[in-house]
Amino acid sequence: MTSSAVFAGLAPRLKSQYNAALKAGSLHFTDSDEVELEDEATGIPFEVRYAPALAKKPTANKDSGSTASTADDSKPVDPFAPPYQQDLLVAEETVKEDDDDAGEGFVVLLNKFCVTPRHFLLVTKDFRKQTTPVSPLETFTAWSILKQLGSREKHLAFFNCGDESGASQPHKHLQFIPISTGMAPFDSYIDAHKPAKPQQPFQLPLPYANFTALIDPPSSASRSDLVAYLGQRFLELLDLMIDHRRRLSLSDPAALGLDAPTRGMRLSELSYNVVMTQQYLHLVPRRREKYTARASSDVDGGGEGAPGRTVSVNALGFAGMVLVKDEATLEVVKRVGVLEVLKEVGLPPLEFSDPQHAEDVG
Ligand code: B4P
Repeated sequence: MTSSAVFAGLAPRLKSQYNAALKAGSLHFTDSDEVELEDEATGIPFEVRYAPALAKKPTANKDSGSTASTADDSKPVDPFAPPYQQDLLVAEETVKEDDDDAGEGFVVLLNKFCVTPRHFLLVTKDFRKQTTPVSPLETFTAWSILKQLGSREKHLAFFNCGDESGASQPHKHLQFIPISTGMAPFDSYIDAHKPAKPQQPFQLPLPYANFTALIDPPSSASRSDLVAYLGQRFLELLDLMIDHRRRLSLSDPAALGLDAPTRGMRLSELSYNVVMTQQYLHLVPRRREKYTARASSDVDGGGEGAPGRTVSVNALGFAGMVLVKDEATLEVVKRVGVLEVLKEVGLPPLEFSDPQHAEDVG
């Protein structure tokens, strides 16, 4: 029978491989200062990472989808395709739902450009598009890794999907970072707003649309039960996002950048972020990738030069962790607050009335 453990022994391998890759110069760790910006209204302890050295990092060309090109510059290079850079390769495994399943190959790679030590990626071995939803087996594999690593140090997984999500690589990958404090910024807020019926997905009272499902599988669940359970939890959030977009496209098409109400949409064209811990899945649909500081409303008195500054937000933003690469942008975020940044890059919520209580949306 298939056991429920995948990528056994990952924690010590991540640690030793990270130290070796850093020493060999195969991996670029960027130092950052962490500024805590607690939101007064919600009490969420947002973290802003200020990493000026990252401003020099080459950015992926969204058309080519890669930070590198082949010698003739005509074909984009997929950094997540084999052969893998051996220093960054931590583990490979074919994960099967059960003994009869052919399974799916996954690779664990260290992030070559990390701001957090031991930031790593779970990559599909065969090319899968980043614009496809996380599959039940992928959700199970990510959750199993979180569970395994969590016995030593809490980790958080995230997924950027779509043009406006902060994603820069088209080859499917989920990312993982350790949470050294043991508490992710949204943990307490989610705990305080969880519904009476834990199986019900819910929306947190926030100024942007968001959907959360708690993860609490029966302890006796087999691997295939877990795959089905986790796949279902993710699908519930995807359903809510699609329904939310459908309703928004009729009531407020401009919020989706549409000129007129429409019923048409392609799943592969939707942008959203997913944050996952061992305890919950949190999905946030996206309107745009960057927040842009405005002159009049955002910058009241002083802040010259700040209008027009942009803050790129990926899934970590919706985990409560925002990255800025220059001081003027850091000042903008301090001034307007992280929630305002997130509100601008998310979609308006449709049901959001009582900020004291989460709304059941299931
Ligand atoms: P994507 O989903 O495509 O995009 P991303 O995480 O937003 O990273 P991006 O590349 O846009 O970098 P950014 O300057 O915004 O993820 C691709 C991942 O693959 C990235 O982690 C990338 O570094 C990694 N990668 C690229 N080429 C690689 C290769 N050859 N081998 C292995 N890995 C490769 O942000 C810079 C970094 O900071 C990113 O890692 C980002 O995830 C991280 N980050 C962002 N916000 C953060 C925060 N608040 N705290 C800590 N880290 C944060």
